[in-house]
Amino acid sequence: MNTETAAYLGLGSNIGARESSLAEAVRRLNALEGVRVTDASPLYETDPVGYTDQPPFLNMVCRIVTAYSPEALLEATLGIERELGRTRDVRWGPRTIDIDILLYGDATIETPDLTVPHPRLAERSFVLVPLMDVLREEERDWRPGFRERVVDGAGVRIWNSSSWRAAFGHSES
Ligand code: X6L
Ligand code: MG
Ligand code: MG
Repeated sequence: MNTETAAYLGLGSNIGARESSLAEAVRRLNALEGVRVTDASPLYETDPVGYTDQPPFLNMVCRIVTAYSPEALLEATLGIERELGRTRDVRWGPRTIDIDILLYGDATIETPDLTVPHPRLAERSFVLVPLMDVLREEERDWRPGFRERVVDGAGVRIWNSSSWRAAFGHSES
């Protein structure tokens, strides 16, 4: 019986040491006994959306394989956000780290605490562009049409980081 589910997480940071916060979040996700990080996208620097008077973000997406239920995964991601100093002052405001569950297998979830697929996923280039870097061919049919929805990628720029490539990138060849 398959008790593990592939899921995609969107991560963002726009205060403090953004790249370190993202790297530490990925490290802590992978350190959870119920989570294995299988792929991490490159980093993108992105213009803030929603509340625009804040610094630019670094955004990325990772693919995980997890034994956790969606609810347990949400608890785990909120715990890592708290450990990395996430506070919730201004709605849509600046944060050291944000971890969103974008996709959890082919599941559709609507509870008071959790909506999957993520409600803003399909409209946000800062999520779609890195998602397209890691979304597996065989998992595309979970939610058809994502690739077509990347219209322009405006406000999303690759963030060239040799340390990120060294830690999470594919080897050059
Ligand atoms: C109208 C109303 C238009 C609301 C947009 C968009 C609200 C996005 C919230 C919106 C609206 C959000 C990030 C961000 C945020 C991020 C970048 C959100 C939550 N998170 N901008 N803005 N990256 N670039 O991770 O996504 S706040
Ligand atoms: Mg978010
Ligand atoms: Mg969030």
